[in-house]
Amino acid sequence: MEGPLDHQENERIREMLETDPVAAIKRINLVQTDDIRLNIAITGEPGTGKSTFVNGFRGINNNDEGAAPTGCGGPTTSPTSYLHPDYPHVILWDLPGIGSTMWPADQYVERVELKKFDFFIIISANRFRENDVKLAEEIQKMGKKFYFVRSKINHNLRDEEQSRRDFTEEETLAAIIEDCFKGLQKVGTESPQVFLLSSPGLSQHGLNQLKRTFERELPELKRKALRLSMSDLYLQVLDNKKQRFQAEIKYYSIFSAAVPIPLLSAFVDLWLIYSAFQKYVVGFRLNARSLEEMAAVTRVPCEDVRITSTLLKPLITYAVLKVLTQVADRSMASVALMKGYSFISLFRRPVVFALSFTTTYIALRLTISALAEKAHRFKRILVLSTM
Ligand SMILES: Nc1nc2c(ncn2[C@@H]2O[C@H](COP(=O)(O)OP(=O)(O)OP(=O)(O)O)[C@@H](O)[C@H]2O)c(=O)[nH]1
Ligand SMILES: [Mg+2]
Repeated sequence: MEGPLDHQENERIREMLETDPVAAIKRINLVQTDDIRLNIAITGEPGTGKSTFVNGFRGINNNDEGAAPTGCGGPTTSPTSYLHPDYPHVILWDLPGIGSTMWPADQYVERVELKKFDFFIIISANRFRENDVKLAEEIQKMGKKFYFVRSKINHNLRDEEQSRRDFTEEETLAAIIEDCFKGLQKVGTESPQVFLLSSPGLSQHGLNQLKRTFERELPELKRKALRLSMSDLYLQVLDNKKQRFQAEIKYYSIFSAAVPIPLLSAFVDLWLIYSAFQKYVVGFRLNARSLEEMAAVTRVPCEDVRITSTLLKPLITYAVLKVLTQVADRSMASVALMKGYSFISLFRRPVVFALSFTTTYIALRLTISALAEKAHRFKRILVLSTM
């Protein structure tokens, strides 16, 4: 499944995020809403009318050519995509039902790759069910939005009419809406959007209402999809950078451990670790100049991304450990000289090398992790600045 941008544009922005995040933000802001792809998942329990909804939403009947298969003859067995004829780049994904034998509820989220979709329509029939709760929670966890559709309302109305003497349509519909709202509020949905639908042909009222809401919200839904996708892309870029920097640590560590002259070694170490630190700060775009540029373009303050003294902790610990290693080394050398223990000289060098290597390695690794975590906060800036 393709994301909100076509592959070429996505790669171009990925490169820019790597080399010049400010330029990347400017480019993201220039993307036209019509060019943003929106992948909508139609999900819910088996047989609730998901495929029927896909057809109705696309303005066709279940038995028209090109319609999604429905009913007993056509349970949906794998996610299937349909383009919407009226909205460019809107793709409806007819998903299999959650909790069927082929798609057990506990495996559903991973197997249908729910996280890949931008927006969701949960179709539920008859009652607000445990699987509806599960879906709503998963979608909210991802910071995404959904509409809740109660289908087969005509069945409920018919059943109620047959079983209650004081039946009124208004009261039954109000009770159904109430049930949906209660269920959604329990899972913490802010301003739930609920639509009541009957089989196409019987009542188009709910479907038309849903379409109007969707049309009004479509530009923002697309922008949101783009923002989330771009901030995920940025995290990938950061993680790649982090891995590249971490792969280089061993070379710094070997070099630092290999310089045997005491004073020179301390000097080389400090210079080495400082230049590595500077390289990572610039690499993660956390230097003062990059931050100022970013703040100027995005108009989002970058205060929480600034380098603070806590980031220097691993380096200070490093310096102390290095001094201790050298003191230990000198002491061993003196003991060996005074007592004539020549065997000490045999293992002194390898021990000092190993200690020195390990301290440099750990200090640089901790520093890279701390800087990468700081840089992760850019994700928030990226999201805010592309609103
Ligand atoms: N009365 C009534 N029947 C409906 C409604 N929506 C769907 N149906 C019928 O319910 C049956 C199942 O509909 P589908 O659209 O195939 O349901 P689905 O959720 O896609 O089913 P799976 O793919 O098996 O999970 C079909 O016979 C539809 O005609 C509705 O709102 N009212
Ligand atoms: Mg289906």
